[in-house]
Amino acid sequence: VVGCPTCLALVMALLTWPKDCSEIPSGSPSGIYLIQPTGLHQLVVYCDMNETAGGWTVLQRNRRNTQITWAESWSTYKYGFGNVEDDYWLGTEYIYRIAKQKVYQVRFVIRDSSGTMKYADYNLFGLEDESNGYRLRLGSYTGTAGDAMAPNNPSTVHDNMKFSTKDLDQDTNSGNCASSYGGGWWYSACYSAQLNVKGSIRWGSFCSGNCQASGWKRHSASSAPLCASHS
Ligand SMILES: [Ca+2]
Repeated sequence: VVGCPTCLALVMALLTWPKDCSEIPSGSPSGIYLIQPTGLHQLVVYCDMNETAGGWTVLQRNRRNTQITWAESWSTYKYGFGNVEDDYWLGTEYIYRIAKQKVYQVRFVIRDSSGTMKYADYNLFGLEDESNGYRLRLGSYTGTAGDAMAPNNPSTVHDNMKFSTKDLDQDTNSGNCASSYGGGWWYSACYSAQLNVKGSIRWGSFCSGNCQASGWKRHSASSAPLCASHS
């Protein structure tokens, strides 16, 4: 390799894992991949490669009849749980670490009980670090499912809220939304959307209690980043 800069570059490229699913070569099949976000160990993720604009990093998936309860602790949410081939939460810390690498968009894709699929895109997506409660920062909404993450209601908004779990109440309610409703989420007091819950997934007025969700994220070179939820 010495004396061969091109060879060295090739070797380094082969030794470097993609930082997110958008760095998986286009045309690759959807499925399980190893990524390595900056400064982090390798992570097993599900990449949805169906989008022509690049791969989506699936952050969360929750089908209605999920095997997991979602009523987990802060540390369990922090490092993730479930099965990337099935229902899962990638991990709040890992979502934060991925999202700080680039500019990302997010897409939440929601399927109601009749199978109708709608989506909500936010043209920016990021979390603050753990010391700031993994506070959610979303850009502006476009989509068909409705803006359930940033409704004009301080009691049910999620954008700009900290993440809360049953053992770490960082919501704006006098009680504990995560204890009352079961799953970790960016609660205010309490929610318009809640995708991390067993059996009663809700997205605004589009569906309540009988829908499915999963979360994807991708980087888009042409615009801002994407994170999304899909079923
Ligand atoms: Ca509270």
